[in-house]
Amino acid sequence: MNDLAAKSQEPARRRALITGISGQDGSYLAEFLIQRGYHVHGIVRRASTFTTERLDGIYADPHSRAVRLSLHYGDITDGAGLRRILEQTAPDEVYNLAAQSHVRVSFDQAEYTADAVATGTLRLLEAVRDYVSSGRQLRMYQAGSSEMFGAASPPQSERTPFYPRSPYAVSKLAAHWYAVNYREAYGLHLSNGLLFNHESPRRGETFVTRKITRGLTRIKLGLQESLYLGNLEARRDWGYAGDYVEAMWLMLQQPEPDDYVIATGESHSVQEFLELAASHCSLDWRKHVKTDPRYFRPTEVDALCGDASKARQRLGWSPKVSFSDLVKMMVASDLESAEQERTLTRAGHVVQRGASQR
Ligand code: NDP
Ligand code: GDR
Repeated sequence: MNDLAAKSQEPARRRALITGISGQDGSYLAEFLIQRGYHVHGIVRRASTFTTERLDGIYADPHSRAVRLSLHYGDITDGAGLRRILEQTAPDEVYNLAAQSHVRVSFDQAEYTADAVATGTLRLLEAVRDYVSSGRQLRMYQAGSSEMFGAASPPQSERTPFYPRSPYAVSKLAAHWYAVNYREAYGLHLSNGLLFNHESPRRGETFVTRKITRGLTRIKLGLQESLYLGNLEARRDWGYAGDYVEAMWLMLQQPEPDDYVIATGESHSVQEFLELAASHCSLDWRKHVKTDPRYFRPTEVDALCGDASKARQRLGWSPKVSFSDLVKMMVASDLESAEQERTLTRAGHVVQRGASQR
């Protein structure tokens, strides 16, 4: 039997479309959905270099019968392209994860952040609105953020008033309200996740957790002398990204759409993360960490700690990986990368590194 004939005999798979599939969450979510039998479609931006490294583990040759992942060029700032992809892929579920997601960068690129995060969501909602108006159905997840709570005192729950403190947070808040409005106006099955910080070995290297684990492991192996950081006092509720993508999916399996806080309910300072990571590397962090004012924000979010009781009760969701296991996992992964880098360096190879350490 050839591939096409075999395909035609398979039961129809559920289809998911993920914007931001090349990011940390997109890669975990794609793996999670493929394991559950979905065919996953993902939108990737055209770039001069490969950006799909995080998908290497699940990428298969598009000509193969076993393919469960299809990638499409698109951009959240290009509404016509989004519409075309929606028509081509006819998804049962859409997960909107695409964003300029760096809070500090959003102060430097405020207009672009608003275009991608706020107006980008609106573009996708408009496409979805037209798509379902012809009788077709889909469910949508919108990636909201604990940054929307900003200056509101912890613990933050679905009932906490929002007080955003950055162009990123204001844009996420606009996206959140667009989603609420489209849900009410057009009866869309659309859920907002209010996700607190979640990390992993795949976390972008300029977010503070990964910057710390990567920096300390390289210092440990003699590849770097110092680590430059900003505010060590800020407190965050850090969970594991692999646990959080399950919550996104659970939201779309409910009969009614709703908004949910997803968090561990435990808060730690940046310094506590640093101390624990340094102890795994047997390093005294005070000897290596330096302050650089570039990494402070014009307005900071001091303390986040989520109350996820609604998600626990209604979705049956709870985090599985603890804070200490998360730090251990990230240090172990970066230690392995640093060892590979040292081996190559000792063999006389020049190892390329990103220019920015923001
Ligand atoms: P990442 O920064 O790792 O990934 C962002 C993704 O969005 C990447 O795939 C990126 O593509 C893509 N993207 C950026 N700009 C555009 C654009 N103009 N058009 C299309 N795609 C674009 O973020 P995370 O995976 O950590 O987060 C996923 C989502 O969840 C984001 O919306 C983030 O704001 C939100 N969020 C994240 C939290 C966290 O702690 N991780 C907590 C709460 C919310 P490329 O690879 O090309 O850059
Ligand atoms: P955050 O994550 O802003 O919470 O947004 P980030 O890791 O960037 O910062 C956390 C805290 O660490 C402090 N900090 C530093 N941050 C960075 N990036 N670099 C540094 O050198 C540094 N030194 C101290 C920050 O001031 C801050 O207080 C993340 C993103 O994933 C968002 O997209 C998401 O919405 C929120 O989490 C929830």
